[in-house]
Amino acid sequence: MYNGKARAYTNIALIKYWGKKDKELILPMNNSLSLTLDAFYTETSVSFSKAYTEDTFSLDGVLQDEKATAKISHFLDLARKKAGLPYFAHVESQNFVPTAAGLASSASGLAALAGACNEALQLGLSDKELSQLARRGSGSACRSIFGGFVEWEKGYSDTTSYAQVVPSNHWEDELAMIFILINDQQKDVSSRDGMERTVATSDFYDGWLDAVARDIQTAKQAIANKDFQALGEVTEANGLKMHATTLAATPPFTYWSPDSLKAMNKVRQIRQNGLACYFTMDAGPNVKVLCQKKDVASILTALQEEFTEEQLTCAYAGQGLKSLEMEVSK
Ligand code: 2P0
Repeated sequence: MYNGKARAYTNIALIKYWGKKDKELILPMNNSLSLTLDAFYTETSVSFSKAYTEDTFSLDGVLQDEKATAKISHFLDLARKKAGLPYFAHVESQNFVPTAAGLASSASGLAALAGACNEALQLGLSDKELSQLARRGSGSACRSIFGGFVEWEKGYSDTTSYAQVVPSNHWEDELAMIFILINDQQKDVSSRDGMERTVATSDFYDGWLDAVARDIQTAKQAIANKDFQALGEVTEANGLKMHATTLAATPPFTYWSPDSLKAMNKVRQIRQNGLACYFTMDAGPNVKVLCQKKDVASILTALQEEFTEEQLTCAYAGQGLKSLEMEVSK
């Protein structure tokens, strides 16, 4: 029996990953830049054993179906190949999220699995190699290997595409991100399908690629200067540009719901009233608000004029991948 366990925190992109140039290797079309957060994380344990006759995957105590298990199996194959070990595995993941509001993240999940495999199979991977491996499970997972501000260098091959820390002199410790949880009944377009459709069909995609290269530089300069307004402005603008590409896809789609718009308007209004805060959105209706720690209480009070307390969760900068002791061993 080969056992390993790890914890990884989720990350939210300030400059988004949107589009792949290689689906199998998960090489992205553009660099992205994120903030790792403390409020949402995944703990995953893995056991490889000669006695197992198939891979099994349990999430939050529930054994997963064939489709979800196949994605994990595909990832396990990469780890097995690295180790030269042919055994099947059992994977157990626990997502730690404050509410059941659809925030389960493939970023923290696959980063934790990469860490657990590294432990179990004693692969001895460096952080850079862990980032490359996590990327093969889910693109954004390569950023969750690290804490604080992280940039994913798009690279051009398996070994040149990985994330690394953006030097910040601990500035992230002064920042916060408030999640506005918005439930809607709309049918989802997964981020995987959404980005593929956008790359293939959106008339705005070339414009996105031009813009994102500039936005990355602006964001890194803002971090170097600890310039919150500059970082907030480029975060909000970049998110809007990503979402604009979906409207020009065929068939067109959007992740926005009426309440997402309500949240975005509220953030603008709070800002006009003198509190610095900026929104971003990912492949779903929830709105995330980048702000400074010192303003969190006032911004939460203002958001409560439109949203319930249960809909609001505050996160701060989180750490990178952590190995954990495994209790069970046979
Ligand atoms: C991001 N997203 O940068 C962007 C912004 C969603 C919108 O990374 O296909 O789950 O597994 O590589 O990493 C979500 O995409 O996609 C994502 P795959 P992933 O955070």
